Amino acid sequence: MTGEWYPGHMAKTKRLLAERIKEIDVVLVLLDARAPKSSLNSFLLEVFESKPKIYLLNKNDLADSAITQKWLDYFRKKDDTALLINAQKGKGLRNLIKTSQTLVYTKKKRYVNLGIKNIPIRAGIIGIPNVGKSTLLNHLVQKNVAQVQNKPGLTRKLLWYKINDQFKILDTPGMLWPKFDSETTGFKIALLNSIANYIYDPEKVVDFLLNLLSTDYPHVSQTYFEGINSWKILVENKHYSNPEKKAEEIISKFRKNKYGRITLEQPN
Ligand SMILES: Nc1nc2c(ncn2[C@@H]2O[C@H](COP(=O)(O)OP(=O)(O)OP(=O)(O)O)[C@@H](O)[C@H]2O)c(=O)[nH]1
Ligand SMILES: [Mg+2]
Repeated sequence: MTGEWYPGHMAKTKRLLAERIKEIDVVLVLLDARAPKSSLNSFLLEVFESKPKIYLLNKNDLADSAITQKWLDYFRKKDDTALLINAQKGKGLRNLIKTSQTLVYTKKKRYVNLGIKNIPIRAGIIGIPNVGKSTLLNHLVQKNVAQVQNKPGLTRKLLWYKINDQFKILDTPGMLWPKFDSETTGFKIALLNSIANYIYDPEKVVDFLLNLLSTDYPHVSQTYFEGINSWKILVENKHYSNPEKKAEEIISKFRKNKYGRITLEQPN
């Protein structure tokens, strides 16, 4: 799971974005609140080094709110702009537009000083597959213009959408990077449903999850998995006849928050 799977369309997206960088005033970096660090595509961010950025912690309805607060503090301590949103319910979006305007107008002070007001803002959304880019866009446009599904790799084109006279948004295909820095990053991305399911081994992903639950969420581990932190032992104890299928079921339940609001990583 650490290489050889980086699809061609992702490399192409990076190239296209680099070509269109001049069209973008502010970058909305969409992150999954359950794993803000692992869902941050530093490989793609290289393209936007010089641009103002807003880190958006999305799907916060699924994450552990106490840890989400720690993540917000983490970004703000680094002087990064970070906001909490729920793209599905459209929460936090007014603040997002206001913050984008403030960031861009600060940069375009020259124009503002010249009396040129209402400079339209062009925001580009980036994020890993399935993180909620198109959902966010649909909410902002207030129409279902972009296709949404709980499946990675749905959007394939870079398209501009007009929110109003002051705000335009570029939807982009979800992107991952050529090589995960560690196996655990891959497991987290798999749990977030941001990678096609033929790429990962569900049993290894669940083994990772059991281990995490037993240390970070012992009550959940106890309630659902008898406090067992290893997939191999759980399979032996429970005599699962089809462990692979069972592992897929557990992953699917995790994604539906059947084990409660669980965050996969904390800031260090
Ligand atoms: N619970 C929850 N689900 C969300 C939220 N935002 C988006 N989703 C769901 O996440 C899934 C993926 O959303 P999309 O908007 O298609 O994601 P995308 O980033 O455009 O995905 P690609 O085009 O594949 O890169 C959909 O099932 C959405 O309903 C949120 O804030 N909370
Ligand atoms: Mg999309």
